[in-house]
Amino acid sequence: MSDRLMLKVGGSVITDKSGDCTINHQQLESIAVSIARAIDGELLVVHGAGSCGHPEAKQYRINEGVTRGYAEGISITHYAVSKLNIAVVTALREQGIDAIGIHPLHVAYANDRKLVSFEYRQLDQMLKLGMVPVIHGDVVMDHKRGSCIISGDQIVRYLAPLLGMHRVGLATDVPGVLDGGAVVPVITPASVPSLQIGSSSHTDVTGGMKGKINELLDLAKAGIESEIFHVSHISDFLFGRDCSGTKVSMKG
Ligand code: IP8
Repeated sequence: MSDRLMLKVGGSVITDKSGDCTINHQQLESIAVSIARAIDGELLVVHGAGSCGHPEAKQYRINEGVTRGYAEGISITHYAVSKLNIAVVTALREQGIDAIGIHPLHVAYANDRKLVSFEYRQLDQMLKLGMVPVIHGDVVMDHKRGSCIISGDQIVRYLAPLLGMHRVGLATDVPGVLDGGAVVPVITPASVPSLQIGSSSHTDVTGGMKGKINELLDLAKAGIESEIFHVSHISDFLFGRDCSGTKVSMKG
């Protein structure tokens, strides 16, 4: 691995989504070991919230907007996902990786649930220094709604072009995008309307697999192909090998 890579790890991979902020430390350790063995060039990690943030975001209806007097859900949700971020950073650092947590609430701004700014110059410098920034889906302040939830997938879509990522991979708890039980090898803007994509039974305020695909199609339109694969293929992604997953691309 010698390129500049972005790896998104789904919240359902590193937490038990049926529990209340139940962090899967064993999975985190195994991911950190895979990364430590493969790391060579520059790597930025993004992770989702799973059961550390989605239940809180739902309970306080953050995505419906926040008004004065009803803002406590912002800090409660941010605290929940920050706990998970600390666990991810700790697992990576225990394997000798110079990981550092970056919180979107501090550096990003949204309008009507869409990111309109994200300070990325410090991320660029960190990557050049061999550090591994670890960013997460978060609650951020929103011009129209007061506040909103920004998914890790939206962060991937926003930052990957700005940081000139060479490859983008998304590790999930499924082998790829499933249609009728089989992995769809490639998704393009033309093929997506004919797909039957299931939805998750767990609390997910940011749109699950459908939300992910929409962000990745936008990323493909911006010139960056991505791949969704099972978490067991993280090493393959980092080494540039086949991940047997779903590529999201402009062409099939
Ligand atoms: O798990 C959601 O991020 P995602 C972030 O990537 C929060 O959708 C705080 C619910």
